[in-house]
Amino acid sequence: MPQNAGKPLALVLMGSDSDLPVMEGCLAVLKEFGVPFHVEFCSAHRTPERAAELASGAASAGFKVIIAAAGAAAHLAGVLASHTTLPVIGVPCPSALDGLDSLLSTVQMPAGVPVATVAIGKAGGVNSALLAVRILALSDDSLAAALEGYRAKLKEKVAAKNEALKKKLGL
Ligand code: RP5
Repeated sequence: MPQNAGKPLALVLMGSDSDLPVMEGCLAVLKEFGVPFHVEFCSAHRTPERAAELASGAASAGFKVIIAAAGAAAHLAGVLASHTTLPVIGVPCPSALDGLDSLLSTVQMPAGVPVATVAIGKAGGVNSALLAVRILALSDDSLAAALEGYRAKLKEKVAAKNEALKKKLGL
């Protein structure tokens, strides 16, 4: 568990409830690592004032990292990054164009305003949380140890799949 007396460390924003299926994996990973978070639907286009308010107040509220998921003309992560110096992780969500528009809208930031962009869709949702945990683990030994445990489990899963494959093929 991170040592912060339960204060939210990660601010997780989604452009719409239609992004939730992608972000369920993100929220599950944050819970798994015991990272306290605040989550909210907030759109760069539909609620621009709230987006600016959340991002500009995030550092003073004690947040250490922001995760922003959006699809299509996915400007949320970039807009948030323009209002804060906290690290912002962008998750491109699937869209009518399979998320390629979301990916390009999120990743193609102008020099000076970075957004760490993960993969389109559910893998990106999970990785956004893992990247946030890696950032928090820089100053939290218990999270760093938990990440080592997570990595070990990934290896065990692959080993189990290899055993199952051998069994299936009778090798
Ligand atoms: C984006 O537009 C949202 O992030 C969502 O991915 C997409 C569509 O939103 P809805 O019309 O489903 O609310 O701003």
